[in-house]
Amino acid sequence: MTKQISKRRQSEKPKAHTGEPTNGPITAEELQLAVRNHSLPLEALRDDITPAGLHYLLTHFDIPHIEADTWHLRIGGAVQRAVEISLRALRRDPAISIPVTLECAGNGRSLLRPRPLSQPWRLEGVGTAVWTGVPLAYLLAQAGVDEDAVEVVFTGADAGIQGGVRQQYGRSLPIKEAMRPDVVLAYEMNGRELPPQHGYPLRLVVPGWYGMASVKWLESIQVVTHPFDGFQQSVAYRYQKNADDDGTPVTRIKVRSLMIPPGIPDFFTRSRVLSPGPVMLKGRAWSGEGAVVRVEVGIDGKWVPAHLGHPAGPFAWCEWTLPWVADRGEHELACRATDATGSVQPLEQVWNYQGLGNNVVQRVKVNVE
Ligand SMILES: Nc1nc2c(c(=O)[nH]1)N[C@H]1C(S)=C(S)[C@@H](COP(=O)(O)O)O[C@H]1N2
Ligand SMILES: [Mo]
Repeated sequence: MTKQISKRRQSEKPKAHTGEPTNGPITAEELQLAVRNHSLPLEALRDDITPAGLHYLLTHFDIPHIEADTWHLRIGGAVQRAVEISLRALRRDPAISIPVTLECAGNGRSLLRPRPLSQPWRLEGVGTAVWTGVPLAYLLAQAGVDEDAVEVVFTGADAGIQGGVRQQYGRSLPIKEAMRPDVVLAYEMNGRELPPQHGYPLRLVVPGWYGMASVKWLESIQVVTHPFDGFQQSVAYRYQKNADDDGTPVTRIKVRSLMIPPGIPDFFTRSRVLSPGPVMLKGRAWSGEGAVVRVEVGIDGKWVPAHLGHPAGPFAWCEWTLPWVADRGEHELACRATDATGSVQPLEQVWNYQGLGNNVVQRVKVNVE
């Protein structure tokens, strides 16, 4: 079970990250995380639905090996009827398929100064897949949630140590979120059984929330009558000013857009080279807080509205396009999205200690020659 964090003195309080944020070069530990956890190649923004192998990946510990034949999901805690369900039984329950854009809350971290020490994402910790499985609310209704329940705790089979705390990866959702009809216990990604790295045999998918909520390799679901205080809830994934700040929890995905860098890349620097003439600038935009209502493309500092396509679903990114006639010379392209709540991507990011929720605009330098 997850080791619970008891009330400790401030000085003993575990930290989400090991080491203070730095302005120094990328460390060997960051490189080690980066090669385990890959991002979306930006050219894959062309697809409505990301092929599984191009979807970003984030795994805190090791990918557990799970035998689906003997695996069971346990549902218990503050419920009328605790249950244990096999994968075969789950596959007989009513299923839904839903396209969902998932983004890691740490996306954009390595662009912050100073740089928080963790997975050093640039901009590409994102992807959109179609997830198929049983709505969580359906199973919770069968189990019968007690009236005094406040949260549902999800525990994965993967174990490790973070911030000096031994744990199994665990997260909770408030009852209200857990009862949403689109929160799904998924056994398929893009129409095939889950790949090992994406949570085989079963994972949670919480549309609209940053990726940390979508617990992979699900083992147990516990309904609880007190807020969950596991490490990934009460220490990690909080917007903090500094290591001692309790901070506020990270929940929904902030509005963001990305562009497919036009032209061709230089192998080593990845700087872009483009021929003069018409070019269609393209990208994707998404938000977990409401539909994307506007994308503007910045061309050498001047903002022009782009055309918005239709997303594959309410929690999936939408395509944007803007024709541009490239003339010779150096140019800086940028894109910024606005969602239905009026939130717009910032031009400068406000820093936070764990480097979370960075939705600063992307800038792409191109050399037209
Ligand atoms: N069991 C478990 N679930 C997990 C994680 C993990 O390390 N262990 N990582 C979380 C984080 S931080 C993210 S961003 C998403 C990534 O999902 P993906 O690897 O399928 O893209 O999974 C989440 N679920
Ligand atoms: Mo994440």
